[in-house]
Amino acid sequence: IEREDDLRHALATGQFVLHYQPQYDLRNQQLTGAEALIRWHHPDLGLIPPSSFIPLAEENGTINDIGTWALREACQQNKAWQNAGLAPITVAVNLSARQFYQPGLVQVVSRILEETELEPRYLELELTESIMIEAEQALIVLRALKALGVRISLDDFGVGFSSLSYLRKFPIDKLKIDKSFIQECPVDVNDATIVKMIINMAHNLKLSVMAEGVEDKDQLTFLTQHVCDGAQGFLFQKPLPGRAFTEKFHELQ
Ligand code: G
Ligand code: G
Ligand code: MN
Ligand code: NA
Repeated sequence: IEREDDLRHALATGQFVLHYQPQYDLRNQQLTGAEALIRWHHPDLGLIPPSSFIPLAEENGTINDIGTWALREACQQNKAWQNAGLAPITVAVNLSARQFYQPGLVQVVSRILEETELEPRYLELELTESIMIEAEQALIVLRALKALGVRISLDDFGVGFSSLSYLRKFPIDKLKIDKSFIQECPVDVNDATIVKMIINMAHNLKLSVMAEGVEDKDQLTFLTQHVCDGAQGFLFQKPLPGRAFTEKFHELQ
């Protein structure tokens, strides 16, 4: 079988699942969001991480249909949490550059929001700096997405190759500091300097800033001291299946 067919078959037969990683406000420890992270529940091979199939899906274009599924699933889940009476949170969905540039992306997002009846402000799209390579086109798509009312975050911030000049031109809401800078923080003085710099830059640009990959207390203390707005990572929770996340969510109310 062609591997593209495997991916299409997996999509058609419901083998993809989303796990959710909690995101917290560091000022009050409140749950503010959930990052949706896709996994492939393969009948023979078990749970396959995205690193093993997203690159292939990117290459053969199936990422667009898989991504549309993930968006709908995440929005549906978030609406279901709200309908269950839980305090509203944002659901964050990762979009690759290929998805971002697919014709009709804005209509797809718009239609999913209508179908699921999720208010746009409760959907966040996580993009990477790689979309900035075509700055003019990126600006057009970003403006159209912002016009829908969704939030935009820049994921893996700091490891891309793009210039910083786009930060003041583009309608972005949040920077997510790449976990490679958090890992050795604050022991590694250089990483600590970079993290402080990103936090200050974000705030000066009126952007929110979140740390990802927070694994220990010292990192959390450092981030809190330097007024990072939010955090996620194994210190809090690893990505959880929908049902486990829902249980955790109820406990936090
Ligand atoms: O969960 P994990 O750390 O294994 O995720 C690895 C990578 O897969 C991350 O870079 C993440 O952005 C990406 N990823 C996870 N879910 C999705 C998705 O639904 N769509 C896209 N395009 N990428 C995803
Ligand atoms: O590229 P993106 O930021 O979307 O990918 C997030 C990835 O980081 C997911 O694969 C998720 O499982 C992983 N992740 C989440 N929290 C932690 C953490 O505390 N430490 C590490 N090493 N990885 C994490
Ligand atoms: Mn992400
Ligand atoms: Na990231």
